[in-house]
Amino acid sequence: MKKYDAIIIGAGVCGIYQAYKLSQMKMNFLLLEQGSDLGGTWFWNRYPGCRFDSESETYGYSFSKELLEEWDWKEHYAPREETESYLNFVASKFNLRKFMRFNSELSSAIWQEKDKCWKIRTKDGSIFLTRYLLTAIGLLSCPTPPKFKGLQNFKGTSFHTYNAPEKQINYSGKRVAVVGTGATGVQVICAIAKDVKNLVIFQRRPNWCAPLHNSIISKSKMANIKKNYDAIFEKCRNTPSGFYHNFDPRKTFEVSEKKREQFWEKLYASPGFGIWLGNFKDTLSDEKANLEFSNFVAKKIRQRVKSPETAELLIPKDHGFGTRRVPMENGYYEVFNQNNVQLINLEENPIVEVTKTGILTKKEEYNFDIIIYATGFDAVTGSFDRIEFIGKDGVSLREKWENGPRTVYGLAVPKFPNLLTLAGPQSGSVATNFPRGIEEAVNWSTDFLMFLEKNKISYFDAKIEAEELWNDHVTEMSEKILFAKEKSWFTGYNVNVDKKYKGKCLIYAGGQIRFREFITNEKTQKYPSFDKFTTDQDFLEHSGEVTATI
Ligand code: NA7
Repeated sequence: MKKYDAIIIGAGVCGIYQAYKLSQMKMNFLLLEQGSDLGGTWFWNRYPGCRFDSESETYGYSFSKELLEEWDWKEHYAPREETESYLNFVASKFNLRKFMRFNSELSSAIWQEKDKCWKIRTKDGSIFLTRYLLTAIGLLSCPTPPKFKGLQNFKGTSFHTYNAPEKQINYSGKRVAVVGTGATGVQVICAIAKDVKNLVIFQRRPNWCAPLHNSIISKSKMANIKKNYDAIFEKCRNTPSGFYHNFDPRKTFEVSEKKREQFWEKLYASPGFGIWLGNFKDTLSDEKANLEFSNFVAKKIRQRVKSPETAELLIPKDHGFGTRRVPMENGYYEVFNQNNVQLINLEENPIVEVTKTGILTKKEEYNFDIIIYATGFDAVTGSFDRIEFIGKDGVSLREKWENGPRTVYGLAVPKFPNLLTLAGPQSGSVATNFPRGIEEAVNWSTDFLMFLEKNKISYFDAKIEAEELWNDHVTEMSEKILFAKEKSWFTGYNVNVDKKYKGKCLIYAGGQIRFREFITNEKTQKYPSFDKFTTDQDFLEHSGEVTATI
């Protein structure tokens, strides 16, 4: 059985950066990845139209000037393939592949009290021991295909978007169904609607979508971006979400109706999340303000969709704009003006079963060549739940989190010694422009590991009082925003996990600036939220090359 100083789980954006940091620390570590290659989200989601909604230059890692200089982004909102190539480029440049073991899905991680280490078991039966365990398992990596009757009977091609086939499908001339109209379904629909013979969209509840306004990055624009990287990252550091966008300091009704309309027209015509995260500051916290803006977007939808009945079906009536994740689109509403596209309202005409040839609803049967399930994820905690984490005194993480996650900064859990949940539930890192947030978490965890090693501390355990404090704070922050009240993956509401819906956020809603203050303070005060223990153990000889990062 091989023993490591550290094991990272997951070779996505977060795990790759943590691997870089541990390699700099000269740790003897291993990265276990369930996929057959690296990339995480950008490896798995091979569905048509997949891309991020972050400005590309804000999505790259900021830690290496050389890397920033060498990489050219091609689109302002890069497609999946570009981001996957980027992550491969990073792994090659820093020689990180040698630490990675692919096709290694974890089945369990069990704390060994006697030896003060974790025993890791993978599904292929391999066993590893490690002093530190770092999870980088993603917040949207546990897909939830629907549980329709007859799902397996369909003879054509069908898949959940997360598990889309590696080989690209030719959609041209095909009869296609898309079930689900969240951010993923909207991307798929925009990407294939023009090519397919016909497209039937099965919508349970509509979402408020907004135009992405993607475009190509010219050579001169990229050169300019490279000159400005310091300012770009500084700007992202100083917004609550880690994007460029920041809320307008004015409240909605402080501004005249005419000026409001002008401001919103400008946001609607601007690229990216500005419409969501750069709106008036009370848009996501005040119901009246939110309704006013929702009415503006509803007007836009009515303008863009020719059939008034279809437009009404596409306008959400059960939640306000931005209180669920805003899908970003490229001609989404115009798709419904095409003759080859049909919208099925599942509220009124539910799916009865999947048949050999298609989908049978209460009213009609539809035949398809391809069915795409864009039905979302068991978000944030789902990827933890499928691994059996057993901590001190036999405590099971799955059972501990049954009524919602409880953590210290979303980074550690009492009774789970030497476990760091990078990008875990309740963490500030997961509610941001992801790479910006995870750099913060990884820098913090690396500094913490260096502190432990330097002070010859064999293991740490987060304090239960610290968990209480953090949980109260997470709840307090959730109560200030409207999206904590909505049924979406932010609150853990999902087809397979209704029990998780408690009307509170799975993610930290206080923003990355406040989150950074908490964890920086923790570091400055030498980690008071953790009990620290020493036993006879070998510690790393540090070269001193790695310096503190926060
Ligand atoms: P989402 O945003 O959770 O959307 C899932 C969609 O699938 C949503 O429209 C659901 O309707 C629908 N859904 C789920 N289960 C069913 C069943 N059984 N029948 C019909 N429709 C169903 O997931 P996405 O993958 O789109 O996006 C997740 C994140 O990935 C996104 O926020 C980005 O950050 C990237 P509902 O609204 O629940 O009625």
